[in-house]
Amino acid sequence: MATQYSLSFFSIIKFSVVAITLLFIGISLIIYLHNNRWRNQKSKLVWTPIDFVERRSNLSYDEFIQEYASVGKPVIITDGMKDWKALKKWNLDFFKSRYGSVNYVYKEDKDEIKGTISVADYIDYLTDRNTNKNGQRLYLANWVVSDFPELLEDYKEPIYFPNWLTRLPKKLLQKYEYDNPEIFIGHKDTSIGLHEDPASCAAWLALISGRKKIIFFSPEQKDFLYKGKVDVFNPDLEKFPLYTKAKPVEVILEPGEIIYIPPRWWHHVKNMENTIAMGNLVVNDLNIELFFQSMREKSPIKGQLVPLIFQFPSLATALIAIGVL
Ligand SMILES: O=C(O)CCC(=O)C(=O)O
Ligand SMILES: [Fe+2]
Repeated sequence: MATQYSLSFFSIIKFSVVAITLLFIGISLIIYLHNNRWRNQKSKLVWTPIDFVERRSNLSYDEFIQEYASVGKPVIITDGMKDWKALKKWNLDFFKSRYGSVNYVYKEDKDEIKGTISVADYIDYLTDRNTNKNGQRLYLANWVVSDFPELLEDYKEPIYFPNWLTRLPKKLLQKYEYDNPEIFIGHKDTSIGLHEDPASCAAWLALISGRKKIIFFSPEQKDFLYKGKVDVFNPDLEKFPLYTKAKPVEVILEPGEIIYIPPRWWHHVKNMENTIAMGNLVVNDLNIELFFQSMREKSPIKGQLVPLIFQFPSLATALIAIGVL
């Protein structure tokens, strides 16, 4: 009896080992084949050096792809917001009266969260000259639009930026801070500092009111920028001598305009006045492989899983639940 029991016990163990091995091989094969599919996508890093940022209107989708996105070149679209209700509706009174009691995180001149503030208090701070005696500059960046679904009615995603991030579950986007678009309400002179957008995402930034100054650097100038530590508005050349080799391109974004930021372009955006803006990160066939590559550099295991998640988004929920993601 005892022998029979131990035999079947060992058979179960053996069966489990075989099953787990087969499952492992199966999953690895799926991941391999799936990743191979993406490798055929056209998404090498390309960029075009520029002396200035062009402004275009009546731009067709094909023209945008040919002249800008596929050659990695920024552009300002001057009529990209013409059907947006937000352009007239989103002002400080609107945000204060509708969302005054909502608490949000604020940043102070860098991309570091410094605390939370209610929207009403922030707008009072923004509009009251006396609150800035001590030179403090608070930035209400990263207000996630889809947290308030009614706001989604006030703008139209521009035709130029099909976005595969929208396929992913909100929970995953939230966890990795890709939950976009975001609203930025900024005091004059605030900024989140020099950076490239995360994981080789492209981005667009739409300005509703105020003006922003943007300083751009193409991707190959990365080594002159000291991981974003150099203040490009007032560079310390003794501390950052390689910055002398950089070729910054400056542009001022006006209300009603949308700027396209290609993957891996470094940028420092400064609010020249109090501003209201909206920005979004973009992943699509032009940069998906760069996106996966950036993910793999951050975490080899997660980097292998991300392509699968784009194909089977509901997998993400299960993987978060078991702590793999
Ligand atoms: O408007 C801004 O402050 C900058 C937005 C930006 O570059 C970003 O969120 O990545
Ligand atoms: Fe950015």
